[in-house]
Amino acid sequence: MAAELARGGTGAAPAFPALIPQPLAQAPERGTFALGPEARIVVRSRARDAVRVGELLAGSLRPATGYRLPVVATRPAAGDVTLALVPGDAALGDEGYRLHVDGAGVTVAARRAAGLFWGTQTLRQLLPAAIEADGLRPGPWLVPRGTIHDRPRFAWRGAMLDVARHFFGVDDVRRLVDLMSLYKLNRLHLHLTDDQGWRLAIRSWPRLTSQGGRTQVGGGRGGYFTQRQYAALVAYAADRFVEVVPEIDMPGHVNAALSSYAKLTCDGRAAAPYTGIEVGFSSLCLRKPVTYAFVDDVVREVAGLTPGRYVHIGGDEAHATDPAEYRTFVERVDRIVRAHGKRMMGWEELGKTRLRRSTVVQHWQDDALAARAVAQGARLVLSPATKAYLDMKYVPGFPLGLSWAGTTTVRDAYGWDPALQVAGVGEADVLGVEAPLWTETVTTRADLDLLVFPRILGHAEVAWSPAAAIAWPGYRRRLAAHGPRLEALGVGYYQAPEVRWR
Ligand code: NGO
Repeated sequence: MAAELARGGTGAAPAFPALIPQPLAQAPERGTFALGPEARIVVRSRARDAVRVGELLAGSLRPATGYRLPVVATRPAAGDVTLALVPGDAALGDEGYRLHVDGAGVTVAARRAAGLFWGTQTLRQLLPAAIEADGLRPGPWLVPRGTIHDRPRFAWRGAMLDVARHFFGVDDVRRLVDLMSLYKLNRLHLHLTDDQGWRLAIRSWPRLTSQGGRTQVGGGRGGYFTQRQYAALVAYAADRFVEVVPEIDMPGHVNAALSSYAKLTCDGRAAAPYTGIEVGFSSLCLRKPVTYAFVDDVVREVAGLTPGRYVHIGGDEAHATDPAEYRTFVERVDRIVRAHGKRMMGWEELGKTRLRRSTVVQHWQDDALAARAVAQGARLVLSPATKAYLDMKYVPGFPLGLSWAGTTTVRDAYGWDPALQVAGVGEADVLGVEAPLWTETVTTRADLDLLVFPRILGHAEVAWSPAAAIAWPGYRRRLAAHGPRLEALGVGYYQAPEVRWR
């Protein structure tokens, strides 16, 4: 199928509207299909996750159209949107889909429900931007005809939110998951703990949140997720094929824990709460047995809340930890994580230790350390600070963000190839891409929007689309066309001048 279709981005007329990420292959045709008031969402499968995709699609189309859009399991008729599971079509992979639009309707076919879901996100983008409005709009709801064949380049297409420096609650995180879905991102890494706050309730160590959850950068009130809230959030994301990856940062970045429990410090005196933005000054006391009981309890509870495969143990910037102790600590934590049924993930500093091949290492600034991890068989998630850190300022003097890794324009955040980023690390060593938002300077949803959007769309395309489809001139035009869509979604994105928004 793919071979019959034009490669994405050839610009042949007729054309599909701006799609981000650019699909693997597309063959637009003349004419449109009009989604009408009698349309149904027909799900050709009894699988629960496929039916759920139908319901999520209906839910996203109902507000603006005002149509009933019943989700049914019968034979499709003219005018319907059909979702079909075709387990035998190996060319689609685990997340790929085929989308076909003709005069009779829309069909999305995929091997798995995840592929159906990504196909329905493409369908949203084929509809006018007003489809994203949360109230009735006049339409018409025209979908251009043609065929799209699509599957991702990388399995890991992530965003990270630091809820420790400033807390962002359930509503903000759900909204981020919703926005990630539209751009086919499938991992949400939550940085749950740091010097300035501990944000996930741990039942066996309650003061971590009752005490350590009450601070944040700048001295505000902080906040935390109860386990019930967190579990609901994880389930909400999983319904949208987004795996939540919890990070408990250790042995550094632990002042919030040390201020909650005096017994965790080497001198037995609780640390003072910290609300500044320095890094690298705190450490768990690695010679105390209670530290390992603590780690075991925390990892056990976190693993119990995690249907996903990974527990992220941080490991970054442990400047206050003895290097030899650091190495034995990480190896011991790896055993704890595995004892609770998960795989260990951590920042590139893990490259200093002896790693198991199943470890996932997150590169952020030191190519040599990341390469050392790869040499041991680990795979990388790439978050190069100079490209992928969503907290870097766009331009000097930008009111939000940091600039220790330089400034990152919308164009910088798009023009990079994960397979060429780290010397000696090729495509097969790269699990994917993740764009982190650290929140030292980020306090409100408006701040978050301004730093995350539109740069995250660039990372989404870098992670999904074939390398050959990555080209700034075409992307710039497609991104500009997404402005009205982001506005309809209520996203206050940065109107970077190099994009020439319409
Ligand atoms: C570093 C540091 C974080 C900061 C961030 C700010 C990593 C992995 N550790 O990235 O604690 O918040 O920079 O950009």
